[in-house]
Amino acid sequence: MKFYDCKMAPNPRRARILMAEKGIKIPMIDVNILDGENLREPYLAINSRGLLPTLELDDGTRFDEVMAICRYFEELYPTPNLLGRTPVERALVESYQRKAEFEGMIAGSEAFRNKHEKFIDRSIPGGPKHKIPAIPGLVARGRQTIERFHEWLEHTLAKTEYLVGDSYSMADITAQCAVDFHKWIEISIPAANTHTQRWYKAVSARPSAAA
Ligand SMILES: N[C@@H](CCC(=O)N[C@@H](CS)C(=O)NCC(=O)O)C(=O)O
Repeated sequence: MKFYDCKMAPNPRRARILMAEKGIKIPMIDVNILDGENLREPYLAINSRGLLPTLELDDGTRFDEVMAICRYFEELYPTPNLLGRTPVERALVESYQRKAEFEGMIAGSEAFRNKHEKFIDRSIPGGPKHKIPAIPGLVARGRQTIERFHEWLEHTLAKTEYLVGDSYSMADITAQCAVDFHKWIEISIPAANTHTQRWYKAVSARPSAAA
């Protein structure tokens, strides 16, 4: 297997953390998004949308999307469980993971890409043929959505140690990657959000956080 990665980007990191938690070691090929290496050959022959990450299996099958890659690894390497052990846990991980993805990761991307000079005609990730110009108004919308994300994190973490009960899961991974990504746009956990601060300290102390 091979993992097409971009060390600096937040979405590939979600999969790298899950791999680190499970002790999965496979070759990693770094593709530089900032320089647009993902929007040219030879990477377009690997992923025609120019997106990262992509997983390539030994038989040549390839797929992208972090959650597809993580589900595949969870089935191959079920321990430690990161996607939920019971029907209820699986539903909660899915629900919370999606909130962290939409209101944390995607809102961060909206606030970052619509402002950064390198993404002036790349406001949506990938898409080599369709240049989508930045819309400056989306920066404020992204930042407002992140405020909502923090309200939800604090509310949830006031009741449980991790997002889903007492065990670390994919929901935490996506949320922690979003919080770290927000540093790029100078947004941090509000000082009053003590439950989120406690959680962030714990997830960041895990060896997988270095992935
Ligand atoms: N929904 C995709 C999102 C992937 C994505 O947006 N990846 C970013 C890196 S964080 C990317 O490929 N960016 C390419 C670009 O900016 O051109 C997933 O979950 O894998």
